[in-house]
Amino acid sequence: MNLKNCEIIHLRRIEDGNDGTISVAEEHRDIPFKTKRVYYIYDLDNASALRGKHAHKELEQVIFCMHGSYTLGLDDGTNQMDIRVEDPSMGVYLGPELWHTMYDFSDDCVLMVMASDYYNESDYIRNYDEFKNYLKNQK
Ligand code: T46
Repeated sequence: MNLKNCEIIHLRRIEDGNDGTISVAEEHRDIPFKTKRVYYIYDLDNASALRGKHAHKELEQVIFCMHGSYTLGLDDGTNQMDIRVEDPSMGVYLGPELWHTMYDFSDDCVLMVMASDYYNESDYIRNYDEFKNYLKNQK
């Protein structure tokens, strides 16, 4: 992936034929950090729903689409990329300093996010110009 602080994570799929499939996310094996928080995003049956629109200063996360599909827009300040996600065994690692936007949700979409720290509003950069300035000052 040609983006800083971002990668696709493919979880194992343990297929039990007619009895379904298990995917497993293990700390430091599949998830590159200790998970302190898990949250879900759902009730996305609104065509204009738009979430994210921010970057984090330090937080690391892996975002999974447990059901349905959505588009994840990513921007590391230099390169941009949109990914359509519809596979519950595929996670996207969102490291720090990565502007991300979630949109184009299917009505039945459910997202699950594993995060390296507790919720802390001061870790968010919610303005795109501030994000660009923040990156400039980090150099
Ligand atoms: C992210 C993307 C992928 C809390 O009180 N605790 C929490 O742990 C979270 C995640 C949110 N909130 C509150 C803060 C806001 O008042 O829930 C409200 C909505 O949060 P936000 O606008 O940040 O939601 P998203 O979907 O834009 O962003 C969320 C995460 O906040 C963010 O870290 O990277 O999902």
